Amino acid sequence: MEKNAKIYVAGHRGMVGSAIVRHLQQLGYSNIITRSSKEVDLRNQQQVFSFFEKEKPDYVFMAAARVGGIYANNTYRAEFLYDNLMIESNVIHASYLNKCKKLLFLGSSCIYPKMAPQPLKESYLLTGTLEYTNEPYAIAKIAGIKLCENYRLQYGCNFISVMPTNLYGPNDNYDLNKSHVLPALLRKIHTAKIKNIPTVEVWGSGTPLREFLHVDDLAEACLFLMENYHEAELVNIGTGTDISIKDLAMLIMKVADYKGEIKFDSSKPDGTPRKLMDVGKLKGLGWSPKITLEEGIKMVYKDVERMTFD
Ligand code: GFB
Repeated sequence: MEKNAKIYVAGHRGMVGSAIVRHLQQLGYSNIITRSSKEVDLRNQQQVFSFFEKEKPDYVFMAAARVGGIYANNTYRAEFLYDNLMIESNVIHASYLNKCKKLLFLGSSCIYPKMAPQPLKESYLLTGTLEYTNEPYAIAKIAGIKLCENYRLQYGCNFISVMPTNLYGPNDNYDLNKSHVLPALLRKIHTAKIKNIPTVEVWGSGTPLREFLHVDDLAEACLFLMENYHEAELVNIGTGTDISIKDLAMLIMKVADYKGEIKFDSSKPDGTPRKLMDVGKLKGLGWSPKITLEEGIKMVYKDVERMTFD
């Protein structure tokens, strides 16, 4: 990417999009374009097509999506399916029509079958049944991958797909009904600490295993792949190591210096038992993450300490 190339970051107000914008700015990219959802509703084909026709971006980072944790995915099922299908269809088709040089589409590790062997290799896509709590989101993301793959095959578009593992970092969502586990536990544990509450509630059994990547590492990986990867097959982005939800809670308790007890709420779902990425392909291309989970949690906890929660 030339430093003055016109780069559109879709979803720049979200955790991922904002990290990509920060990283582009740090590297001296000077022509980054963004639009809020009020300015361009990406679910609206007319608005997306007019915007692309006017701006004609050279590069597109497709980080706009309706996202959320296990409860939001399982509750707003229709919205997760419809919104994501519309957003990605509109942006990918408009990128093709306006001869965008390259597009990077962001998916998620939940696209892999629930019971796939671990670690998850890129080749396991569409080899089994999905986890039901996030099936609508996963189906939409699989459609996005297939749009990129088939626009490449039929039209020769240089569109690539990357699959990040569970992410955390600045601009995360701390709304307990919509958030992912890491920000939710940071909020709950911090609140319990400052209010002297003796227990903290952790959903499910605590046994599911998850892999966590700091969003600044993800942004760096996305730029690396935008520059260095030009093939149809998706690429996993993760750390290659995972941790149980119980141990994650204990790590956050250590960082927050909270001495209370964990109480498991078995009425809440566990979701997929394990979701560990095989990151051999990305490593082979020459990229590895830099921020360890403990360092990342310490960084994010500093922000949480400055937040006010009800
Ligand atoms: O992060 P999370 O919501 O999503 O939950 P998934 C991960 C695990 O943490 C589940 C448990 O076993 C939850 O039951 N957990 C424990 C909690 N306490 C909490 C809590 O207070 N809040 C939350 N949210 N979880 C999502 C998918 O799955 O992962 C999305 O739904 C997406 O589609 C995303 O792929 C990356 O890892 O289960």
